[in-house]
Amino acid sequence: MLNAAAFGDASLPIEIGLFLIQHMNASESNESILQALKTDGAVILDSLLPKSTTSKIASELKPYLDACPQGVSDFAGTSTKRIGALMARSPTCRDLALHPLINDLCAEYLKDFADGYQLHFTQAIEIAPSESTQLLHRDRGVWGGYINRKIETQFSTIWAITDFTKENGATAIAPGSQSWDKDRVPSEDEIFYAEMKAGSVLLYGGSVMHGGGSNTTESETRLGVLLHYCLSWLRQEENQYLSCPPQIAKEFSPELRELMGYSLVNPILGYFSPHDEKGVELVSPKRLFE
Ligand SMILES: O=C(O)CCC(=O)C(=O)O
Ligand SMILES: [Fe+2]
Repeated sequence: MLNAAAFGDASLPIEIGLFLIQHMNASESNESILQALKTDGAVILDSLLPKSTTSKIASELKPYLDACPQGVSDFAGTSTKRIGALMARSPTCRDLALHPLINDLCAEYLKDFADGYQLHFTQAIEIAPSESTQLLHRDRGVWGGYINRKIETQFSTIWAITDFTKENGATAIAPGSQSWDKDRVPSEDEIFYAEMKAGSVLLYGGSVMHGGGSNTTESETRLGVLLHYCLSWLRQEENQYLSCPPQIAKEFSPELRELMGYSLVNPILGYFSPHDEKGVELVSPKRLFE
C-alpha cells in the first residue's frame, strides 16, 4: 500500500493509500518485507537467484514438462502444464524449499497460528501462448471455508524461472483483497501483475485473490516454481509422502525431511507405528531414517 502522502496530500488518512505489489530487495529488513506482505497480501523480492540456478531448475524440470499434457479444465488451464513432486524430481528445487531467507520470513509470518509450518505444495506451472487468465481465487480454499479467516493458513512462493511479464502470464493479483468480504470481485483496476525478472520470487498469503495470467505472446512460455508452506496442523495439498516416499527422502537432509512433514508436531501429530515390527509403537517418522 502506498501512503497517500506519497501523492502529495499528507492530509489524507493512510487507509486511502493504493494497494499494489511492491518490489523489494532481499537486503531490506525482514520486518519491512513482512509489512508489505501483510498490507498488500503479496510482495516481490527481486533477483534472488543467479541465472545458473534458474537454468539448472529449467533443465531438471524439462523432461517432466515435455511429457506432461496440457490441463483440461478452466481452472487448471488448457494451455498450461503443471507438474508436481518437485522435491523428488529436482535437486535444485530442494535448495529453494530450504532457502534461509524464505524460511525465516515464513516462520515469522505464520508464528501466531501454529507451532511450526510444513511444505504444502510443490508445483511447476508453465503457461503457454493462448492461455487465458485463471479464475482469481484464494489458495486457502483447498480447506473449504472452515478455517476462521483470522487464521493465516499459509505462506506461498512463486519463483520466476523465466521472466514474468503481463503478456506471458505473470500472476494476476488483487492486492489488499486478503481483507475483503469473501464474495467481493475485483474490478479491472484492482488487478496487478507480478511482473518480475527470472530469479525473483513472489511471496503471498493464503487469503489474497490471485491466479495465473493470460499469455498473449506468439511463442513465449512462462515457467514458475510454486513452493507453498502451511501451518503444521493442516493437511498438505500435495501428499508429500506419496510424491516423495521414504526411499527417496532418505537421501535428503534431516531439515528438508522435517519440512516435508517426516516429523512430529504438537507433540504427537503425525506419529506412525512400524507395521512390520512388534514392540515399537507411536514413533516419529524420523525413526525411518535412523
Ligand atoms: O501460476 C500462477 O501464476 C498461479 C497459479 C495459481 O494460483 C494456482 O494454480 O493456484
Ligand atoms: Fe493459486
